[in-house]
Amino acid sequence: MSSAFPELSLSLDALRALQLERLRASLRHAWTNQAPYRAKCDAAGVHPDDLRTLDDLARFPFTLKADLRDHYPYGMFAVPRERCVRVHASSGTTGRPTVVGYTQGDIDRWADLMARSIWAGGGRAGDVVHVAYGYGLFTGGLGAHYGAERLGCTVVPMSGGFSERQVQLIREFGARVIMVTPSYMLALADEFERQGIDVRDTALRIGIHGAEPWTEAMRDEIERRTGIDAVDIFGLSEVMGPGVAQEFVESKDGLAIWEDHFLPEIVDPETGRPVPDGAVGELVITSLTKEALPVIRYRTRDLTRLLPGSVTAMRRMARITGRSDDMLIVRGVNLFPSQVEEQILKVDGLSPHYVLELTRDGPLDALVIVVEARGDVGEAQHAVLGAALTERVKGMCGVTASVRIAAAGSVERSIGKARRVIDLRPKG
Ligand code: ADP
Ligand code: K
Repeated sequence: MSSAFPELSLSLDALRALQLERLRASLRHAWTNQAPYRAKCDAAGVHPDDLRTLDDLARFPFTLKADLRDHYPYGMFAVPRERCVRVHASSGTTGRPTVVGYTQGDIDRWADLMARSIWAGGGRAGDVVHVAYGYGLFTGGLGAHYGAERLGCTVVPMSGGFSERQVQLIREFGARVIMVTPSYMLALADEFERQGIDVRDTALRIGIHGAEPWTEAMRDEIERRTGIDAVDIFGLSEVMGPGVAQEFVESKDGLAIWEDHFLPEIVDPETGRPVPDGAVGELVITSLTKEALPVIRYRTRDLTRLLPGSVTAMRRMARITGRSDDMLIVRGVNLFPSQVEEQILKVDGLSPHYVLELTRDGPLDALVIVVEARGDVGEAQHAVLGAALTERVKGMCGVTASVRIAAAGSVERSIGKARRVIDLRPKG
């Protein structure tokens, strides 16, 4: 293990001891300085002194996204706003955005953890790192940026969009690492192809992809088309931003959670009760070292399961299948966009540029999968491809979806997080 990241060599016992010590301090900090959380503790009749072991954490209340919204913008901050050197906000597709703040110490730890993530993903000091995550209120761009600088890389702060120019700069500046959402990576692969350039003839070797759900099939597709190693990175603004968990390039076996700073739990999303390691449920994270915005038992709504450590003692989480609130219920069947993506990628001739349209046909939900065929596929084949996909989706979940094959390039390309669902069903 790299001597630059000694925490990665911690034994399990040392890790648990460090977590307990930090958890005590973090809980005390939240209880003392985060009035809304303290009120929840009072209502639940628990006090930081009740925490003696890591398992005792399950007795404490959750923090919800609604808590951040209700105390918008700064009410959940545990330090005076003046001590924050930066704020970010989540995209907030519905209602108010949630605002998060960072002290200088928080920014430093974030940079350290992102440096560690990029290193685990295969990046090295001296690499040119092309950052195509969006810069701005979204945590992706600046999070990647500071981490790559901290690791000792040369950062190209490209941000999202302008695909033609992205390709030009990747080639001419000699990027070895690209940090970008998986859906936009695919759009860039298309652009390389359009320009007649094989990515294998460039310096690019590593893709660090996250901010949205993706599948193993999508990884295969990206790697096959570009020759790079594509690895998964996870994070969320409320907990920090990207760099909460990262997949190691040498194992590609799920994401190591940086447990010296974040304590994970999995709970049943319905009951909130903890489930054992290995069972699927909602990821809940407690921050161990954050100053401006400690989060105790934050409900991420992301669904995954915990796996034992592999490359390090720190536990891994499996690839996220979706957010509990992204789950579609179509004619009573639970379905995640990522499950449809997997089936799309199994039909040779279809490309994973897709969007799911939900409508109501009388009393019944109708699911239309709008998906592009590959550029080299003639229109005569469209009906066959559509039927093949309908059959696969039916076999997977029992839902009969209709498929509309769209012309290559016609499904809107996202330059950040892809929008996978258009729900046109009447509300209520
Ligand atoms: P917003 O809430 O506005 O989308 P965030 O950047 O905070 O902004 O989004 C974090 C969310 O993005 C996570 O809770 C998760 O749902 C999703 N996400 C981030 N990384 C991954 C990943 N590697 N795989 C799947 N989903 C991810
Ligand atoms: K979020």
